[in-house]
Amino acid sequence: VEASIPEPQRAAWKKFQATPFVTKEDFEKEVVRHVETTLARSMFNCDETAAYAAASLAFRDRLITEWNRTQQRQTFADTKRVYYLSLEFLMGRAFDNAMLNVGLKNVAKEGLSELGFRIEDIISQEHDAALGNGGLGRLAACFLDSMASLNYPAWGYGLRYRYGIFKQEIVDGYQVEVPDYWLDFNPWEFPRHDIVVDIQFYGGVRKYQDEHGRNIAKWEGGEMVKAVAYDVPIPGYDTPSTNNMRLWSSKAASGEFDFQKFNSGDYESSVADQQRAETISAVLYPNDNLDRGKELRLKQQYFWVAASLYDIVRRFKKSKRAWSEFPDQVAIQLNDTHPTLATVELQRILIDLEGLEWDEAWTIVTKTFGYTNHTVLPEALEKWSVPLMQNLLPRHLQIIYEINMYFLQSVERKFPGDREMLGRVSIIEESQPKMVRMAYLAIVGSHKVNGVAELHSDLIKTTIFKDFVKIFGPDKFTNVTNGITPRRWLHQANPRLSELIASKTGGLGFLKDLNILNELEKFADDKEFKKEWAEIKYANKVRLAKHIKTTTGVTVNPSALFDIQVKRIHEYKRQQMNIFGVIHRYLTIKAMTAEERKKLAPRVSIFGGKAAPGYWMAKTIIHLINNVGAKVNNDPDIGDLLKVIFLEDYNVSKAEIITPASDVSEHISTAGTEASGTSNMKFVLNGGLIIGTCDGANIEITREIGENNIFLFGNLAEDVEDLRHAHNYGSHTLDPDLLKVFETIKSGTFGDAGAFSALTSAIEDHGDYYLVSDDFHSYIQTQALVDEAYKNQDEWITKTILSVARMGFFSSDRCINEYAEMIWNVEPLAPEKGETDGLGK
Ligand code: RUG
Repeated sequence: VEASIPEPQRAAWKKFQATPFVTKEDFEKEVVRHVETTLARSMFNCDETAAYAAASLAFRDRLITEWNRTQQRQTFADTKRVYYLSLEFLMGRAFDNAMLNVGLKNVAKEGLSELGFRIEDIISQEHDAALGNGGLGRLAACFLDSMASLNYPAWGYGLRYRYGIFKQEIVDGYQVEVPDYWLDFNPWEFPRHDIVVDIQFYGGVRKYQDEHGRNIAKWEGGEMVKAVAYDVPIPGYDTPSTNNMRLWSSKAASGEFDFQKFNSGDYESSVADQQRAETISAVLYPNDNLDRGKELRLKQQYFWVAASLYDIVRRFKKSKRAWSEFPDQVAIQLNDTHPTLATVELQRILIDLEGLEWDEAWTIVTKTFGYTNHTVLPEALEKWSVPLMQNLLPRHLQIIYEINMYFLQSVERKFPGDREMLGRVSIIEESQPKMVRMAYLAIVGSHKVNGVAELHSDLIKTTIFKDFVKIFGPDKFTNVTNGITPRRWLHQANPRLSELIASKTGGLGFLKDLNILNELEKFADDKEFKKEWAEIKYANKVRLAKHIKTTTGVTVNPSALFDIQVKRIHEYKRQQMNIFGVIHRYLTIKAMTAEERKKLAPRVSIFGGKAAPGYWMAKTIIHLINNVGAKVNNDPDIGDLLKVIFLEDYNVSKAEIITPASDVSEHISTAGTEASGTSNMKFVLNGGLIIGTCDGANIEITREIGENNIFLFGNLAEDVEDLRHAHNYGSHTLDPDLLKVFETIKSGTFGDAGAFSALTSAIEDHGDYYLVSDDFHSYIQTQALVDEAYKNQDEWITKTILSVARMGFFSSDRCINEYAEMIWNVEPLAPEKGETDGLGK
């Protein structure tokens, strides 16, 4: 490629090529240049917002230079790439992460200080990029960080929502949703107005034979929308590799607006087309673990996968390879079933547009895709109504029927005469209306299916996908236990702990090989080390206490035991059990003598998390937590012994303050319901212990850190079905302590009792599906063990050090290496030795 450019021009380009800053002086120069030119301001009116903008732009310029080099390197090497398709990327803030990953935070800190700013104030100017609901979206963000840090040639593909997850406000104890307009100023994205893809919807299919007698299906008519690419650079840690996250934004295909309508006075409908098109990428659906089957959501899914596949296929076609080599060049991972239409779209491209035979095309499709399942909850398993799909994507529905036909034929061959099996595994559910079962389609269209923790991967094989294991054999199903990036969740969120660990393990190497944390074991009884360790935890608690004071007005004592449950509010995650436990504690304290009270460790129960706007039960839980807080926090008889806090608007940047401050965090889902959980890993990595059920990754955490270092309680997954059955068909005696809690709620102690009747009657009258009563006693007892254990601070600290030392397994780098080896078959492409990253490395 280079040879096609004449030497003198090449020399000129090389001479003037962008050179990323390295020194403090060059950084300051860049900041001032952006303030004075890009932002048209000066030192006289450069506030913190402007300083954030300019400093971010300086880093963005730096990243984009490396981004370009990385893309060139990958194109020249022509190796296999991974494409991670996720409808959610919960990135949080980018500035601090960029500074740390490129290793120039100190340079920026000093530079900003010379220009009159404190780096913490500048970092806090940034609005979170909140294009996700919870664990699934944050996992995708951690994976992007790991893929870049490990030098994998990988792209993320998603949607550029104008509104991310809503902002949560608490008004009179109730959740109120406020739109999150986050794109006002976003220095981290590059609009690519030259990368535009036409996306078709609706219309019909014309079938005919061409002049060679071949059957042709042509998707015609309907409406067109444009997908415009926006690129976000993803810097790797301690490597020049900078990957790409490409987000698609929708735009009307037909120019700005209809001038004819406009001129004839029909102002409103003159912009209607444009608005309708832009609606597609306007808003993130705010449901976590819930499928609602709305047409606009299906539109979003197709819009995104069609644009992404067009892009991927275009890139492949440039290499002029044979189609059969497509799976050698391309691995596509489906993050949940949301992008499953991509399998159908690739088949359509290959047979309708590229003229391949069905079988040849389908082999390519199945070799290309891998599918990650994140849930067994029936309400979260996606299904699309056949009539809806018929209308929106008529050709795709035909292809799905054909995929299903061939699949069922193969099942019939393997299990002749088993009609029930055919009905069970059919991609089309014979209901009214008929439904497309997206998980089944994803399994049939992929070569590997993985769950996200061992228990979960076992459960999918023995429950929801049992028949498919018989059909495809067990090797198609595997496990990749989730992980988290230690860069954000240790180094960035807990800089002092990171520093202390570095000082004992020979530097920051543990951020790239988290197993190095093992070296901390030898300090678990080191007095001096333990003192520093405890001081850091205390400082992190002071930081959270300040945040609590400014956001809620409540003063909490940083020496109290901080007990934290932050995650989406969901009945299966059982925040209701936690708050019932808090009420039980309140009643117990009230009944205690002064002597007994003296022995009790003061506790601060901290909650945070959003409820889906239409999830009434979850909103009721938030309401109860706030009302309990209002009562308990103002009860002079209780004082510091118990405080109850609900932190508004839990998001990634708040998690960075909350996570390092826990003594105990709660991961208490009904066994068998939480696929993995990832905040459990974050809390332990930051020196907190956990109280949890035998569910999701809690089980592997226990195996790694040792059962003496975790507070486990409750029934096991294998017993859940029988217990539920007994609730409904046998006698169901509720836990007496829980009944006392219910009496207190019903007496109006926490405000209008009627407001909370749904919560109590779910347990008393409706079968207690989530086994709150069954687990309550063991929960309360285990909380008492926590109280006891916390009194012995010396032992407690040892436990936390040993736990951190044994958390190496939970790095998302380990996950990505497993995906790369087991599922994607891709190799890292490290920059060559001597290749500059601007740091001269
Ligand atoms: O609920 C699961 C978590 O247990 C898991 O840790 C996370 C990442 O794998 O995904 C969450 N999840 C599952 N979010 N949405 C779903 C179902 O669509």
